[in-house]
Amino acid sequence: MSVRSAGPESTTTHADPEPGRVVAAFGRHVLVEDAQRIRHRCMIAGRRLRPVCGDRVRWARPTDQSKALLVAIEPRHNELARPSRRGQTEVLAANIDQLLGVVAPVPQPDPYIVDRYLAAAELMDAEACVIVNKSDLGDTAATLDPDEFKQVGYTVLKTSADTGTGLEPLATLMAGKTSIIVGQSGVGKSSLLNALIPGLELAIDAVSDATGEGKHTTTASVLHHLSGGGEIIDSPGVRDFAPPTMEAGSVASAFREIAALADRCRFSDCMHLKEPDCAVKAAVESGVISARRYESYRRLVRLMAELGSRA
Ligand SMILES: Nc1nc2c(ncn2[C@@H]2O[C@H](COP(=O)(O)OP(=O)(O)OP(=O)(O)O)[C@@H](O)[C@H]2O)c(=O)[nH]1
Ligand SMILES: [Mg+2]
Ligand SMILES: [Zn+2]
Repeated sequence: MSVRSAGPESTTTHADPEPGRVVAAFGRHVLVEDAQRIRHRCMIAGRRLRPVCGDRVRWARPTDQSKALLVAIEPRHNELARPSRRGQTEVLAANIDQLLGVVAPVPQPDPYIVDRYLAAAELMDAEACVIVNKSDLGDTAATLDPDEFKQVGYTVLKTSADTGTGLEPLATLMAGKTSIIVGQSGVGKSSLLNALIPGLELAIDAVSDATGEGKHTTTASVLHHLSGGGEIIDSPGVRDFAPPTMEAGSVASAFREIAALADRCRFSDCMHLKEPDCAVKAAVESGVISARRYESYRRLVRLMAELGSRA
């Protein structure tokens, strides 16, 4: 990915550009943090620049009454993205070391969405963990078995923002890294950050009694610093998630237990669907690979084929 710059980097109304970090993006303006961690509201120089939370950028202070200006985005180490409604790709955040996927007993968890977040993390080369929050309300066993994720090597942590259970291990998990916390609305993402970061007072709101769903309280991704070093990006809850459009043949690389067996299939381009002598299907039949995770793989292959044919 190249540096995206919109025209001349300095103007008569602005000082020379300096490095900064996007800590929140709202359409055509952003909050950029300077080296002293002071946050500045910036306009964006040109329509081709699409900064997102986590971007490292160059921005210029105004020398007159005009507004600070973001002039360039540094190359991204990686991007968390999803397919947009118009069949393109929407980037949600950039330069992420670790994705924390949160579920809770309420709202009702969906293991297939967790798989897709984990898949996105694999594809963007980020670490991933599953946080089972609201442990004070019981477990998620009725719809989601956290052991499925543990068995394939993901860290699974039980937490409660209310009672403090698991908050210390969660802080350890986040120390020194740039993480993004994701999941359905109402699972307690902002509540966990409020419990972890002294003085942070993010808005939270109860899950609706009528629908059993969260109220989409957080509306934009915002980066927060952790006292022990590291950063966490709080993100708005989503109803559904999928990694960006990819070749159906690439989906296997996003499921680590499937990727690990793929070179034992008879055909090197095996899709692990109907082919003979497929090591993946054999592993599903013998119970080595979870039948539910395999079903999730098949659903994502189907979705990518659909998205590909729409594009
Ligand atoms: N019992 C219990 N309730 C919790 C816990 N964590 C969060 N909650 C409650 O769950 C509700 C939703 O919490 P939020 O932190 O707003 O959830 P969110 O994931 O940030 O939601 P969005 O911003 O809409 O995506 C609030 O009423 C919280 O008080 C917990 O560990 N236990
Ligand atoms: Mg929130
Ligand atoms: Zn196969």
